[in-house]
Amino acid sequence: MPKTVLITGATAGFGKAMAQRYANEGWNLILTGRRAERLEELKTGLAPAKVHTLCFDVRDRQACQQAVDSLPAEFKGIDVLVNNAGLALGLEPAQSCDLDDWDAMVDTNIKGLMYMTRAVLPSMVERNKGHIVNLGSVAGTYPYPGGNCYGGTKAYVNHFSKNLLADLLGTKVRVTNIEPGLCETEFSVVRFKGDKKAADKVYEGTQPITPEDIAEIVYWTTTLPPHVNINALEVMPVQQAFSPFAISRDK
Ligand code: NDP
Ligand code: 8X3
Repeated sequence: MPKTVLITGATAGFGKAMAQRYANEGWNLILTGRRAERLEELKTGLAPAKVHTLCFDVRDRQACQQAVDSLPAEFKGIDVLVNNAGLALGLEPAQSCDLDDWDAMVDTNIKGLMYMTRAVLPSMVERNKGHIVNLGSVAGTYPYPGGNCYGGTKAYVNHFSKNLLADLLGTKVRVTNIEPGLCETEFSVVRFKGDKKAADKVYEGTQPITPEDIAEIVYWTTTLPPHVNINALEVMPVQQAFSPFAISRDK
């Protein structure tokens, strides 16, 4: 019987690459995001994989629950939930940042992840199997100028993941926090609010991690023998040491 993975934020970056990775292995896919046309494109592109798409904003608590409740019978038994949807907005110091950006990061990276977890977890516990993979970040461990709220949200993801493990002790449900460093996706274009030049500069002269690298790692953590749990996994390009400001660039 094919397994089922639900990936939030599958319309770009890591989520899209993960969708392809799981599809290659014959998994059924539940893919979410806010951009309906991208979800449709994905569904077509991933054929013949069985794909169910859900277009909603993870900041909307009711929409998260409704999305999970609305799943057709063949997609209901979720084996893996990847809480991937997330973003950074801005790189200004705390004293002059835009508070709306902070709200959006907290609502997406923290609250959206909480809502999805809470909606999916009861069925995993009831079936005594399942795996929740959260997308944290090295920013949750290593501070950097302008990381402020983004780093804070990812520190939350780290600690929430470990606390989930504490609650789930005695069940076979697994929890993993993946903590990537510099990866080239739409992440920086979003952070710099559409300024592609500023975004490209982040990756200039260096070889960042690719979305496919992360997809491979996530897939691996979820296909290890069921008695093994990767609690957390930090991954950076060889040309990075901790923060996005500690990057070695080719001359
Ligand atoms: P992308 O910007 O390429 O993709 C982000 C995805 O999240 C998109 O599919 C987007 O879909 C979705 N998303 C964002 N906000 C919402 C929302 N409110 N509701 C639903 N979906 C949403 O970024 P990445 O792939 O790089 O990022 C994925 C995760 O990895 C994030 O949590 C990020 O913080 C984390 N990360 C990224 C790193 C990097 O350097 N790239 C490093 C470390 C961690 P749509 O716009 O269609 O809603
Ligand atoms: C994104 C990685 O180091 O740019 O989570 O904050 S970093």
